[in-house]
Order: sequence, then structure tokens, then C-alpha cells
Amino acid sequence: MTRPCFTFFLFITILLQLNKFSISLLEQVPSPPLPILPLPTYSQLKWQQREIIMFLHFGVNTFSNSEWGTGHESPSIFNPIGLNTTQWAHVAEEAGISLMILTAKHHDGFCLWPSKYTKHSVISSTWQNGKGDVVQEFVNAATDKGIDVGIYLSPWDRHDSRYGHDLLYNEYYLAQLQELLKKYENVREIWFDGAKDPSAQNVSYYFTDWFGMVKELQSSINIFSDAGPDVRWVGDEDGAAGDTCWSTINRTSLSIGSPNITSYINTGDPRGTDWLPAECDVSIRPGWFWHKSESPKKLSELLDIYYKSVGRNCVLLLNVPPNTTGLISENDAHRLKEFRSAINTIFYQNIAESSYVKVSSQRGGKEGGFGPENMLDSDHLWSYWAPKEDNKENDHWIEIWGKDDGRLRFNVIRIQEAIGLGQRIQRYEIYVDGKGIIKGTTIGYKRLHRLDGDVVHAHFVRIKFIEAKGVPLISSIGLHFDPFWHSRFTPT
Ligand code: FUL
Repeated sequence: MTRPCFTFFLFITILLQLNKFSISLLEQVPSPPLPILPLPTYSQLKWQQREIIMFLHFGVNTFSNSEWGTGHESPSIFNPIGLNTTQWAHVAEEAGISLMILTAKHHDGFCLWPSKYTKHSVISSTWQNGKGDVVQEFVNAATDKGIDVGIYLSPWDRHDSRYGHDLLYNEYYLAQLQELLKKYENVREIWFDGAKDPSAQNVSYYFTDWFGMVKELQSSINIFSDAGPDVRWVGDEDGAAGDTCWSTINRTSLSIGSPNITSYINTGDPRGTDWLPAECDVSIRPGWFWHKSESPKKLSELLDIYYKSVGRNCVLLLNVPPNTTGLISENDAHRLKEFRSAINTIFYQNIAESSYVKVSSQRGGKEGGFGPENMLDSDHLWSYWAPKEDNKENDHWIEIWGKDDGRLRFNVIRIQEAIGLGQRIQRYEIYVDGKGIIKGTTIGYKRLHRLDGDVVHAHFVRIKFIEAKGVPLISSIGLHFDPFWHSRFTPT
């Protein structure tokens, strides 16, 4: 007689356990999706968020009115009597710039700090009777304003007699690297230019030794070169990335200084096994160094550059060269301020914030924490919309609708991926009121589409993801109005 009773008891217990299990499943907060490798490092993420970095080319070329010094310049010509690095930092601060990179040594070999390994430096200059140190003043001024610093140390040295004697020269270069990275702390980026003397192409630079030493001395630094290892060159000096631009690439296919890699580094590689995002270097003026006869680019040119660099998943490295007095010229400072203010004007208002945002599905359902509202907050890395992974049709989309049947007025579309979990999207399409207007490839940290033609007045915008390496994870979207672009059209 005890048997049926026991079976019944067992049955009830199992039912209760199952019920408990399903309740606890329901109560579980869904976990974030797995990343798609490769991933950025912490320092690369910090770098990406800077968006614009300031480059400063300064040295004997500033005084000899040249771009590539011969190395035979007398150090006495270097005399910036009104040098004021606080003014440099102030200009950067006003432009919302958080990192400044200075040419501690350019191809002419003249050093802006008192290196103990050469006399061809500020020591032999007229400036401050040879007692000055531009790099130190630069670091102090930037640090005072909470701006980070970076250093450019040209491997090509047209002055030093050791250049061309591989062992001797590489030791000399490495000694200067150590000197700089020991003396000036918290350097956030170091710039290795691949240029070589055209008549001495067989000269070897021991990049592996140099990079190893750099990381040993300052591990959170980002090393820039044609081939990284942390930041890659974009392949041109116009500040323009490829329309398709992956932060991923195969480093083994790259060699520093090779002219054959420029198109590969311009676009990156969806199959790349290394996270190596691109930096777009360009000067605010025609030359890298200051020349009296030159003037800054127009605001519209700078905005074009912004859309082609920051708007294509890259960081813009904009050169603003100090003049012979040792100051950033008034017209450059003014243009830079205008540039920042234009960017703020364009992106200050996000029309999507006052619209309805609908999505194809959301991970973990309504309360899962991966809803469309995450695309409208200020966290552009770790707060993101994630669709369900089990969507059979793989049909992932976002729609932005004007409220109360109102129309959306914009001419710029912004989309950002949650790159902390990898760069995923390979193909997407954008429709305005059902009409296809954009067929896009990569997105990455930030993708900006400035629309051709006049301003759009639409009921809804649909972004459809066609192909991706995993489910799309979108950290931010925006519809913006660029009045500077609009003004290029004759109003009707
Ligand atoms: C180039 C150099 O030759 C230019 O003078 C400049 O420094 C630019 C940023 O990199 O390779």
C-alpha cells in the first residue's frame, strides 16, 4: 500500500522542482552575448573614444621654412622667443581635444629635449641659452589641463652619422626612446613613422626591439605605425578612411614602410585576426610644419575630413603646427574652435531621442536590459541594443518613427556598434519612408552618413542589418541636422 503513495509524492516533488526551475529561469537576468574576436584592448578603447587628437609638428623646419630638413641646419636657428605651451594646451582644450602628440624629433634629427646622446638639440640652440626643454614644457602644460600627451620620434634621422650603420643607429634610437619614456611619464601614444632615406632603403629599423622596450617602460601606451601593433596608419595623409573600414586586420600581412599595403590598411580586413584600428593623419594647413605663406583649411574641408575619418570608424589626428614665435597661430586656433563648435552644433540634438524607436526583437524580452532605449543613452560602449539570437530569419532591424505622425527632419544618420564585443556588421541598408537610400558595409565605433541632396522630412527610417559576423549590437543611433552641409544647397 505504501508504493502508490510514494510514487505520488515523487511526482509532486518533481513537479515542484520543475516549476521552481522555470520560475528561476524567468527571474534570471539574461547575460550579455559572447564577443566576436578579436577585441580591442582597454587602451585602444580609450583611444577610440578620443575621436580627435592634436598633432604638433615643431622644430628646426619651423624656422627654415621647410618640410623635410636636411639635418645640416644649425641648431642656433631654433629660437621660439614667445614659446607658450600653455597656449597650445588651451587651444586643444577649447577644441575638446584630450591628447596632443608632439614631434620630439623629426627627420632632420634635431631633438626638442636635451638628449644626452646628441648635441643636435635644444642644448645647442639660442633658445633659453640652451637650457630649455620643449618636451618638458609641453608635458607640463598639457598635464596641467588634464590633457594626455604623445610623442613622435622619427626613425629616419638625416643628421646623425650613425644612421646607415644598423647596429649603432638602432642602439642610438633605442637609447633615445628609453630616455624619453623614462623622463616623461604617462605617454599615451608613440608615433613611429615608416619613412626612410629614399637613397638608403636597405637601412633596417629594429621595430621589434623598439616596440618591446616601449611596452616594458609604459605598458598602457598605444604604439602607432603603418602596422601597429596598437594603432595603424590609414594609408593616406588626407584624413580619409575607406568607405569600408574594419578595425580588424592581419598584422602578418603588413610591413612598416611598404607602399604596397596602403589600400589594405585603408579598409582593414573582415577576416583579420588582430584588432588594429586606423588613425587618419592630416594637417590643418597644406604642410605639416608652419609656413608664413600658408593658411588653415576651410571649415567645410575640416568637416568633410571629420565625416571621412571619425565618421568611418577611425580617429582623426589633426596637425596644428606652432609658428616661429612658439605659438599656435590665431587663424589656426580660430578655425579649430569653429570646427569643434560646428561638430557640437551638428550632434547636440538627436532627433531620434524624441521619436519612437522600434526593433525587430530584443534579447531577454522587454525586461531583459538590452532594449532600444540603450541606443539613446550616453554610454556608447557598454549599453547597447541586442536582438534575440534565435531569430530564424536573421531579420534584425531598427525603425525610428516621428511621434504623433510628425516628420523627422535630418540630413545625417549616425550608427555605433558596441565594439567592446567586437566589430560585427558587414552589410546593412537604410530606408527612408520605405525607399532605400543607403547600402552600407562597415559601422564600427561610429558611422556617419551625411545625406546627399536636401534635408529629409520623413515619417520613418529603417535600418536593416543584412550580414554580420554575429547578431548586431548597437550602442547608439542618431538622426542629426548638419546646417553647414545644408547651406551648400540653394534653399528652395
Ligand atoms: C610623414 C613625414 O614624412 C611627414 O613629414 C609628417 O611627419 C607625416 C606625419 O609623416 O611620413
